[in-house]
Amino acid sequence: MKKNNLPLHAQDDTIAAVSTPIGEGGISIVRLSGAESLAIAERIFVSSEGRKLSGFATHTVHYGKIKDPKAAEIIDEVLVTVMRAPRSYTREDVIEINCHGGIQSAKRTLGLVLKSGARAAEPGEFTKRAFLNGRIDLAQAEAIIDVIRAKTEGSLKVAMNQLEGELSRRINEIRDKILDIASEVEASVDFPEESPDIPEEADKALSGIDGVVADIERLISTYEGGSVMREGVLAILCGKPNVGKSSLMNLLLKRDRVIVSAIPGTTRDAVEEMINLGGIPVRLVDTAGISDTKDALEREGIARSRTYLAMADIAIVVLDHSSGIDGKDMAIIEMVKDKKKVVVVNKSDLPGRIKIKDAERLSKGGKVVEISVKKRENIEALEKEMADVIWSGRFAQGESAVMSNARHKELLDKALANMLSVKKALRAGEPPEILAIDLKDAASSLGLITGKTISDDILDRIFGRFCIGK
Ligand SMILES: Nc1nc2c(ncn2[C@@H]2O[C@H](COP(=O)(O)OP(=O)(O)OP(=O)(O)O)[C@@H](O)[C@H]2O)c(=O)[nH]1
Ligand SMILES: [Mg+2]
Repeated sequence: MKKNNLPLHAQDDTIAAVSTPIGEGGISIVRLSGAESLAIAERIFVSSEGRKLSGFATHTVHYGKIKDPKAAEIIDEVLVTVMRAPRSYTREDVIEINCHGGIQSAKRTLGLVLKSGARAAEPGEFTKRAFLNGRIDLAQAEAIIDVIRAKTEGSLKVAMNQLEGELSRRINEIRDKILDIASEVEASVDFPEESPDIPEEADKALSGIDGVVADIERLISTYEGGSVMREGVLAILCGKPNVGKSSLMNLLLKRDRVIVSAIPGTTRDAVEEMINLGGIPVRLVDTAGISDTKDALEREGIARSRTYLAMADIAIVVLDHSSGIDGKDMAIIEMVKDKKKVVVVNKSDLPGRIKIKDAERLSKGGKVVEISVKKRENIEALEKEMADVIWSGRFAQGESAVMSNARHKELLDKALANMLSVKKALRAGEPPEILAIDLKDAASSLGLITGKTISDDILDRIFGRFCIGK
């Protein structure tokens, strides 16, 4: 473990990368960060005003050309932004060169920058510097990946809450409380003769510990909802062949993604697509209709349906109004009996054989929605029902910070276990030294969330998931 005020890596070099996606576009940005940024850019930039980059004020933009100093060849016409330390993304001197979009210009400009003294940045290295230079903490740095990868407006909101530092503030508050308790406990180790009234001390410590346990539990309770927004949920369309699963998939996706036909056994492979269900990212999977067919291909498809069903967060069981409920439907419902589910009675436009009551009995009290994909009837009600089922039991009350990251959850679980063990030890009259161990462990787990305590491998794991140029 190291304290984060000590840089883990030499940061005295200047790094550079193309920070926009590689491909054709309006602009491509080559970004530099480090003490030599201005000097390096100056070697290849010819300002239209005939002035040197190093003379420009911070946060100004300048028009000019990128020129290969050796070949005297003009590479591109560009805009260069100067951002001097510490008011920049990394807190170092940053230069951003806006090239014309496309691969060649940005690539050649980057090549010149590297030849002129910069080093190619590793994935996430700009953000890592922002962290190592103390502009953001570790939880905020992780939120930046979440912002980039946000799948829906809901995911973005959770990521921004974390980037704004809401989670870090709560974590630091709780950590401070633990450190306070630890120092009180330690004081009673150092000066036992000065605190003869142990029971009163213990009482005070106990109520402090209870407060911390409640704080941690409240934060953990936000994880279910937070992780739904961050990771999305897996929703599986399942049912007998020909009930209209693929038709419903296309309708929910709002495009013709999968083949629909009147022939039972049309879908052979599981097909997964992302939909935005009122802000919730949902991975929706169309599966092969489940039957006892002899067809080898169809059987392989059905095996995949079962695999997906086992992983499902929510099952959408589709029934066919025109064909009624039979033993096959019952067998499918049995397969998903422990899952959150919505039962859909499709083809309500056809003369029907299914009574809603029967479908409800089949689903054992689960919600039943009657729809017609063909007539596009009641689809909004189905979407609302799916969202309600996904959310059920996941709402956390009275906490403004939201936790969405599995790494944070694991560390909070550890801290909680430590605090519960402190409580037990205190009640059992264990000596303060024993209590102090768990208290320190709890504080250090929380420190690992925000990066107050860090290790190289954690940093590599976190920043290695970024793209190059971020
Ligand atoms: N009348 C009516 N027909 C529908 C409706 N929804 C789907 N169908 C028809 O039902 C047939 C089967 O639809 P699919 O979506 O291919 O059914 P599936 O459940 O994916 O079938 P498999 O892939 O074989 O398991 C097609 O002919 C659809 O046009 C509906 O709401 N009303
Ligand atoms: Mg199908």
